[in-house]
Amino acid sequence: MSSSGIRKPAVLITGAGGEVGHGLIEKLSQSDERDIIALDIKELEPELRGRCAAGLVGDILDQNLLQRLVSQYEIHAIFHLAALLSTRAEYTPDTAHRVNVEGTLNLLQLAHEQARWHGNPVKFLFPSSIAVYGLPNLATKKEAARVRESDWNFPTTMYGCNKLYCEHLGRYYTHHYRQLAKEKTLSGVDFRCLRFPGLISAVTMPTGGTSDYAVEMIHSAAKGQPYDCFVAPEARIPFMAMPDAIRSLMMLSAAPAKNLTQRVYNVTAFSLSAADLRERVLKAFPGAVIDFKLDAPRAKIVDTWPADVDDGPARRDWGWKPDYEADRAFQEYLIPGIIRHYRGQ
Ligand code: AKB
Repeated sequence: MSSSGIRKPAVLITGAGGEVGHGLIEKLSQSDERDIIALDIKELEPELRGRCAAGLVGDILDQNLLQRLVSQYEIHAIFHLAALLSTRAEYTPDTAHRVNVEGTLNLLQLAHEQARWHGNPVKFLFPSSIAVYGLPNLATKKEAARVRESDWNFPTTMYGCNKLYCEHLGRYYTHHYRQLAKEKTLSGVDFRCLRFPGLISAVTMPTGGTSDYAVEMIHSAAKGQPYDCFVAPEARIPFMAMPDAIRSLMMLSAAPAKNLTQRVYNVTAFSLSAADLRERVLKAFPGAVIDFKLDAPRAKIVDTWPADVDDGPARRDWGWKPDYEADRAFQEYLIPGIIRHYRGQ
């Protein structure tokens, strides 16, 4: 029971119905005894809703909704997944700023207030992205190879700018909030952030990302639909299978704070070109029709993202290591999972 004995201790997941939220709810419901409060702008799928104590439909910008939420639940951890991804954010940059930044600020403030209420730190898990990087040209991208967290932080998208700024907001709340106040007390926010590569799920499709060509290519082949890949065959970025993404969030959440030498970590699993992806998909679906039809502006965004990232600090501080490198990701997760997924439909 919570400290007050009235409100129930809970874990809040925003963007709960999205590609990451889908897998996270499944994992958390199996391993965390606290109630799961799911918040999304649309209704959760019934199967996911059944795993949550509450499924709220609403906007992270709605302060009234957030206040109603904390009147019922004592929030001890937040997985803040809600965001407008990179392509969608380019079409509505001002909305993206409001959702991605002001929404995050609302939740950081909620985490601080909740920590003050129950007297324990509130873990704030935040998915950032390779979109925070901005390599100026392909020659530099090739030379930079596996970039570290402090390298090339020059995002070229609103989404990347939003994510980079929110990383700094999280660090500020964790270490410097109200630093000039007379009463020197920590905010209670325990911000922890992962810079995800392109995520590939066997059961969900992303909406509005620029790395989506990988998921779209595989799912189109499984559905027997032709696919025109919007980046060049040689376009290369890091990727990760969704089970590894969920596991990395759970590992970072469980890591002792004393082990964290930084608050923002690169994680990755494998780096593939679009041509590599196509070859692997054709091997699994020989009849697939996959062509390249460049969407130059979107392809240019992908070209500013690194070919790979250095995940050494995550491996050192909290034992990160991917389960699914490329071969295993395709052979044991993606292809069998996607076939099962569409066979059921
Ligand atoms: C996107 O494409 O916007 C995301 C990302 C790389 O963060 N999938």
